[in-house]
Amino acid sequence: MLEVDLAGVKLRNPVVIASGILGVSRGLFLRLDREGAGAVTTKSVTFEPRSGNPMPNVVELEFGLVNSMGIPNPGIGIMCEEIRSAIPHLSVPIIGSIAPSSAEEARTMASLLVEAGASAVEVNTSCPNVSDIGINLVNRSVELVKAVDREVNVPILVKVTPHVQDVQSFVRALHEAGADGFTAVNTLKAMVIDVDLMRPVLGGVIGGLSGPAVRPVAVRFVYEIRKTLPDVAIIGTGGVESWRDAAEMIMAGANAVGVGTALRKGLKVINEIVDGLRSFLTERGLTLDDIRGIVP
Ligand code: RRO
Repeated sequence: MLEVDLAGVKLRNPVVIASGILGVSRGLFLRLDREGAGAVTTKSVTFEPRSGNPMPNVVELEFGLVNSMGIPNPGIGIMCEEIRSAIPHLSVPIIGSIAPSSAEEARTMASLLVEAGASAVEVNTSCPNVSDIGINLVNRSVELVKAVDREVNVPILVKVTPHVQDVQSFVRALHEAGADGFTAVNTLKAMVIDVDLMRPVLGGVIGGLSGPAVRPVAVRFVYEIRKTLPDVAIIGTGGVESWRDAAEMIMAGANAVGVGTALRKGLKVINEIVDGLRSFLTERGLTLDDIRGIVP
């Protein structure tokens, strides 16, 4: 009863592991499969390996996390090796997330990920922590999506920044460029200051806020996308920590929900959300289709 069709990719349930919070390894993909995730998104990968920003790169606040990671990752080659070696043992689909610095890189990385076994590609045009490949608004995002669309025939999702004024025009332009769906949203640009030291807490100075504080922003963004594009795929991501949060995203219009920051408390949250959603729907005699986008 919880199966989801995400732009043609079949998920056993709507709980998608969001990009970035966990590491990058074959073992981790296998673990998340065993824990019952509906899909697993990789850490956003760059063409070359990156070590990321100076430490500290994460700070925990009472309402979420602020990170200034700076896309630390092993590069496309190792990412593809990890995916390729995991795929024969996995029943969960992998969404390969890319943070390209050019259309050429986007094309190459998307094609390598699909060849390695990824079921969909997420184009991350919204990392707040790197100036060169960070938040790309409409023109640049359109260029990257077009490049990927010419190269692969799996669904293309775009991870969008909440720092968009006109959501309607933004998502329409990306959809026309070839995006089959959206991961909404990435982190909100943020900053934390140590008052005793009179210095920024994070090594990268400015970072991205995730967790419960951003949930209403993400819910609003999902709602705006759904009202604009009734049939597009949406992974509602931002502060989902319980089945009620997941239900809220789905009622705003999401097909699936991303879980990231909540994983800091352990992987059991995956099952809690899945079980909670199932009970809620069973008790009311409803399906996911019945509640998706139900709010007027
Ligand atoms: O690695 C990061 O700094 C990072 C990425 Br790629 C992203 O998409 N969002 C974020 O908050 N941090």
